[in-house]
Amino acid sequence: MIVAVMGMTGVGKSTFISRLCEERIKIGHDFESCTQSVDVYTWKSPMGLIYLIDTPGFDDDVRSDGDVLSLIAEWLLKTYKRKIHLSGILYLHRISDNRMSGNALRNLKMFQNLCGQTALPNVILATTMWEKVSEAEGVRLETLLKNKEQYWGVSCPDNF
Ligand SMILES: Nc1nc2c(ncn2[C@@H]2O[C@H](COP(=O)(O)OP(=O)(O)OP(=O)(O)O)[C@@H](O)[C@H]2O)c(=O)[nH]1
Ligand SMILES: [Mg+2]
Repeated sequence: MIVAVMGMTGVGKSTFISRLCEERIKIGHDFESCTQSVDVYTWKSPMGLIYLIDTPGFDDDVRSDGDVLSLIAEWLLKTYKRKIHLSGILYLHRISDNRMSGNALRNLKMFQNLCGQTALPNVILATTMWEKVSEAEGVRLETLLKNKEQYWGVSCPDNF
């Protein structure tokens, strides 16, 4: 099973993967975007081996979203030709973000278009950085995300 982890730069994609796979992965603690290439890690999950794909984040400080997308698309095409297919995508978002910036919104829209409606059931939207907000605030922001159509709301299937 292969799952790609995607999202804006700094949301914690590499951190999430490093917690699951007992591998040292470069995490970005400074202002600069960190992950530069598409890398594969193995998680020995209770359900069996799962390959997690770490991807460079969107809204990178140097590269355009188009460049980042090309990198990911190239990798996907290469693996597709080897008959290796993605099982799903995990799209991470910081629950502590108290604004949905224009870039974040454009990125979400691009991501929706990239997946297409038929692939949406294989997409999981998840949030990171819960310890940065109180539980009540986290739940409030999560509800806003889920309910607003432009965000993760009604135009999308339940898990999106
Ligand atoms: N408090 C908190 N910090 C986190 C969490 N996840 C990641 N971080 C921190 O956020 C910063 C960025 O994490 P990364 O895992 O490098 O983020 P990324 O999404 O891989 O970023 P790019 O590689 O630039 O796309 C690091 O300082 C992490 O320690 C979380 O759930 N809670
Ligand atoms: Mg990273």
